Amino acid sequence: MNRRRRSFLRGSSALGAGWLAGRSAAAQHHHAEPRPRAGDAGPVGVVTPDVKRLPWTMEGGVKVFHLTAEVVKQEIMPASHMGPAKVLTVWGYNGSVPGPMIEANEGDRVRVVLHNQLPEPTTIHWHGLEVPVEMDGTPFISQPPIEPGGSFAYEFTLHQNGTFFYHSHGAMQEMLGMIGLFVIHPRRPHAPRVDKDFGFIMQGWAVLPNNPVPNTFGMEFNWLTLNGKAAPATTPLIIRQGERVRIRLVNLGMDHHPIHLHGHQFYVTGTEGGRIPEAGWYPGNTVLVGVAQARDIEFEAKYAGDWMLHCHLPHHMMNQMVSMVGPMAHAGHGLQTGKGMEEGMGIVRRGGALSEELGPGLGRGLGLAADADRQVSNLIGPQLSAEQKKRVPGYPQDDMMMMDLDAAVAKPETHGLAKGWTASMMGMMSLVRVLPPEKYEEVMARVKAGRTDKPPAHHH
Ligand SMILES: [Cu+2]
Repeated sequence: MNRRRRSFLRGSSALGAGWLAGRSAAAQHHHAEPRPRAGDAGPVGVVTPDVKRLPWTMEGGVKVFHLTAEVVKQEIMPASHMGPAKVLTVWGYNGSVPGPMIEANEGDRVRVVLHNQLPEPTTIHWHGLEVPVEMDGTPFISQPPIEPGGSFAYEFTLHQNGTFFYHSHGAMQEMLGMIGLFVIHPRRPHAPRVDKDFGFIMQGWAVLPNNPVPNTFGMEFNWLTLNGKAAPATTPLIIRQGERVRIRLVNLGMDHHPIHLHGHQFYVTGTEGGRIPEAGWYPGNTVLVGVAQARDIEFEAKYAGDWMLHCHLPHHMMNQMVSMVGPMAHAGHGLQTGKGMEEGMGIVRRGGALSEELGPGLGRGLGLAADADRQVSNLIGPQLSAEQKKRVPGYPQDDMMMMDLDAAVAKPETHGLAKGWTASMMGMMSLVRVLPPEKYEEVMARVKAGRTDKPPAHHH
């Protein structure tokens, strides 16, 4: 069943690609431009793991792109022995959430035609771009809303460079996923040149049990994604040791994300306003990417290893978070703690969420102890007996979070990772794989060939 579901998804994304190809076969030739070319003076193409680049056609000196706003089935986690695939029903562009990356060059004249296939009006705002006000995409203010079935051509000249993004200018449409990267390369590449250039969009989702549509009003974000995938389903970045790397980070949601890189120090070299002059770069290994902000970081990948790149908010380092966190205590008296996921996400059947009865249980008050033992499902492990474990206040915490999903998420980019690596990968995370030359060549050859050796599925 899971397999069938996955092939259905694959089929539907292939349909999306076919639609684009049918629309403009010539676009495929431009699809990969600009691309990485060692020793060439051109820019290195931006790689957005798990998200496509939007093709374009040249029409009378204008680069023409097409975006279709539509309902998207986004698989944020594949099926595994732990359960079926996690597929969100969200809103995006061209079959993708986030939408495909638009990549262009400073000086380009671009036309982006938006086709509205949603059941309500929408527009696109070009975040950070200096465009004529009638192209600004604010409904009613700069343009009439684009009605369902309608389309609108946005056209402007790009005189900036840097990491920008496009998004719907309806708040709740943004919360359903309507955003995409818009990268503009400078006329001459910035110095020092980078060898690899990556882009990520961060999103948070409040997903109620048995409901694939995120609760756009909820503040309990239990699924966190990078480019539409929750770790370990995120595709690792493959880097040759010694390369200079840029990573572009964009955040649009209800939370800020402190993004942390292991093993290396980086400089923050750009914001949503463009390049920071070199004298203004500042070092770090964690960069706070606030809502509606972009941050570019750059570093020399000096140290070989599989290094984590992740949001450091602890709740953003988990999947299906609300139902997983343990009760605060198992015994004693006082107000109940550890309410269920539904209550935690706003489904309160009696009383207010801040009431004396419910507040503490929802983490909104001072519940000091639970009034009764609570049954938990995973009282296993070699060190302590089940009874001993139950007497440890706070248990369980991470025990039930660790899951081996190696087989489910295996792809060419994961070749050679330590067995069980997926147990440490959850939420807004990816891996920066800095590989010595031979290993780099081997993994890249597999990526080119699309070759995956599936490790055997791990069963408990
Ligand atoms: Cu975060």
